[in-house]
Amino acid sequence: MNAPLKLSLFGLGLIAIFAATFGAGRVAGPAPTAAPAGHGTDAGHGSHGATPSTGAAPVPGGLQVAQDGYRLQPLTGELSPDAAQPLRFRVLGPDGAPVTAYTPTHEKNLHLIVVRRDLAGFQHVHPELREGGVWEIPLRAAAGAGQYRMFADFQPAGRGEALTLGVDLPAPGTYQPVPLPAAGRTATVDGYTVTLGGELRPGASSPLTLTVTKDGKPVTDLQPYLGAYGHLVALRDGDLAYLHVHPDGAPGDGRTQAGPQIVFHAEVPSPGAYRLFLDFQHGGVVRTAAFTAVAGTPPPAPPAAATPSASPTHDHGAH
Ligand SMILES: [Cu+2]
Repeated sequence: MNAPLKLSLFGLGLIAIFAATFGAGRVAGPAPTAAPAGHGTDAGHGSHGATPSTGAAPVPGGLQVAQDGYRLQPLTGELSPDAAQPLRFRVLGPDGAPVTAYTPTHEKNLHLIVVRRDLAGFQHVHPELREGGVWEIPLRAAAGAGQYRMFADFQPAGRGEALTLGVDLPAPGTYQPVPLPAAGRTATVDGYTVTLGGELRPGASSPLTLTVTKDGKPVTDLQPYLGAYGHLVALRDGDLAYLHVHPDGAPGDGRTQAGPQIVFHAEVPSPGAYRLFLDFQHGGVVRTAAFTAVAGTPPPAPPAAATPSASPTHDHGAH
């Protein structure tokens, strides 16, 4: 581990963070295209929690329930697939106490993403902070019964960067999983058509352009939502890693137009399928368009005749 060399690239602020680190593989330099340290205040949701790591690829955000001494702790045991019920949780800090002070990112102290583990029923919401560091929001398991993943994307006050923690929550009932939708360039929602341009490239930042039309006409009066004309969350198929997606430009910066195109810079760590969720606001309503996109050359498909009787080495192979 060449930590001293790498740390010199970052400066004292990150040294403190690294000193608090207990996750393996995190003491390291950035990937060549990683955003600079301290980007947390203005980066996209997806940037939070992906931390520099040496040699190997960075650990994407959202895969851990605890990181850098912080822990995401649900106070609600399950979600209801039938009706909105209060979902409560808190974030415990390195001292074990609930975190009550946050630095806003994208105009909110905490962004909550909830999605079923088959990537159905995506929701991006903003809970209220109550006494004692308890976050609360009424929420329904939107895709019905099944196992859900909730991600909290936040920046504790005094910390130089945001992070994303994730935890599973069940919605009891009969789980009817849906296959990942096929990769495609267009998505429709409420009469809007959103077209995806650009390619995901493993290990590199690449531009994605999302173009919004309604009734065949470009939408040129998108409304700012949380400081941007669109917010894009990317989740990796297979483990729901929560990924880098940086908006390009902001409303009012003199160069960013209110549609029909919204430009992002996405960075994904590996080849394979991702589900992209675009939140945009028009006519006072926030809508979500979802796409499946494949980065690079996808992994080989499993053998069609694979059966449970296959060799154990296949079940435990490193792939
Ligand atoms: Cu948010």
